[in-house]
Amino acid sequence: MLKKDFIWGCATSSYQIEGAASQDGRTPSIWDTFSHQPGNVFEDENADTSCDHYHRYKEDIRLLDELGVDAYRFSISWSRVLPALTQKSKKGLDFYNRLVDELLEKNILPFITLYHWDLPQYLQDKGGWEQRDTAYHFVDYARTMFDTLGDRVDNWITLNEPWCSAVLGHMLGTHAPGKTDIQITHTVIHHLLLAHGLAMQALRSELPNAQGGITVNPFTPLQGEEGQEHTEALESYVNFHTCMYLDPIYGRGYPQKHLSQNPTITLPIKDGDMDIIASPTDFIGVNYYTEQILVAPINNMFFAETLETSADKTEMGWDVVPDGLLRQLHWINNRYAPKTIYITENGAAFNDLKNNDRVKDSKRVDYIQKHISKTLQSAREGVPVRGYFLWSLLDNFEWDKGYSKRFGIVYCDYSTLERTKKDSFFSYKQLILEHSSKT
Ligand code: GCO
Repeated sequence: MLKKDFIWGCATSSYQIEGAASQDGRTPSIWDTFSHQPGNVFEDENADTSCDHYHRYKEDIRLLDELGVDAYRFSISWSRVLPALTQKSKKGLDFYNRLVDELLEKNILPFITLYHWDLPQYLQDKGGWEQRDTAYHFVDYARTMFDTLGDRVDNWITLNEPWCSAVLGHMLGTHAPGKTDIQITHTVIHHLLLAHGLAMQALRSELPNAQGGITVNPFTPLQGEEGQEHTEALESYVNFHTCMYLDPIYGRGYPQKHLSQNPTITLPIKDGDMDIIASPTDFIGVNYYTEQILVAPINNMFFAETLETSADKTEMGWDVVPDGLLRQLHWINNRYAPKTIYITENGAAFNDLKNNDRVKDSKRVDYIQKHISKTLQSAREGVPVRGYFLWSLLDNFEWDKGYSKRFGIVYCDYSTLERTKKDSFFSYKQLILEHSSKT
C-alpha cells in the first residue's frame, strides 16, 4: 500500500529503452519485426540497442533516486521472460528481479505495466490479438510475473493504451503489427479488454493485497463549431476512441450507438466476457498529452476533422493544452467515478540541443509545470488523482518516429549512450521537493 497521498514518478517502457534485443535468450516481439521491416519507422531505426537500459539500469535508477521520485513505472518485455510459449527464461526474469530490488533499495516503488505493445512474435505468428487464445496466454504471462515479483511489487497495470494496440496497430497500420482492417481492429479491442479483465482476476486471486488497473489514453476533444452535425461527430468520435474501452471496463458494455452506426462490424463476445472485462480495478491510469478541437464530418476511419489552433505545439505537432488535462480528468471522474486516478504519462517532445553538457529545454520545463499545476487543481476540485508519472525519464525510441522525438528529462546520446540531465530534470526535482513537503 502507498503511504503517501500523492506520488511522484517517471515512466518508461521496455521496448523503448532496454535494448539487448537478442541477449540472454530474448526472442523478437512484434516491434522488433516491425521496426526491421523497411519503411515502417523513421529512417528505418530500431530499438536493438536504444538506451541500453538492460545494461545501464543501475545508472538509470541512480538518476531516479537523484530526482527524488516516489515511484517508477516501467514495463516488462514479455518475450524476454517467456521467449517461447511454454518456456521461462531465468535470465530474463532475473533482470526484472534485479531491477525491482535496486528500486526498492532506493525506496522507489515499482509500478509495473505488463503490456506496453511488445507482443511476442511467436504469438503474432499464431494470429496475435486477433485470436482469443492470446488473452489466455497473457494471463499465463501475468501469473508468471505475479509469482516472480509479487512479493515485492504492489502496483500492476495490465495494458498500456489498448487504443494504440488496436487502432494504430490494426486500423491505421502505423504501429506493429501494421494491419489496416476495421473489423480486425474491433476483434482486437475485445481480446485486449478480455486479457485485461482476466489478468485483473488473476491478480485478485494471486496477490489479494496488490493494486491493479489499466492505463488508457482517452480522447475528450472540444467541439469546434456549434450545430447538431458537430455534436454528433464529437459523440461518435468519443464513442469509438474512448468509450469503447472505458465503458466496458466500468461495466456499461460497448457503446451501442457506435455498434448500431456500424452494423457490419461484429465483436467476438462470448458468455461471461463482459463481466470479466468489468472486473473491479483499483485505479485507472490516464495518459494525457494534448486536446483536440473537432468539427464534422467524420470520415470512414472514424476520424473527425481537427481544427488548427494557435496554441504552442510540441515537436510531435501536438497542441500544448494544460486546461485540457483538467477537463479530461473531470470528464472521467464524472462519467466513471474511478476510485483512484494516476496520471501514468504526461510529457512533451521538443527539439533539444546539448551544448557544453547542458540541455536548456525551457519549453518542457514550462509544459511540465503547467500540467502538474492542472493535475493538482483537479485534486483540489475533487478528482481522486493520486499520482503523476512524467513521460519520460530518458529520451528513447518513439515507435514509428524512431529517435527523432525526444521526450526525456535526461538526454541520451545514442552514439555513446551517455546520459545528460536536462534543465527539466532539475525543475521536476524541485517541483517534487516542494510538493512532497505539502502532501
Ligand atoms: C504512448 C506511449 C508511450 C509514448 C509516449 C509519447 O502514450 O504513446 O505510452 O510509449 O512513447 O506517449 O508518444
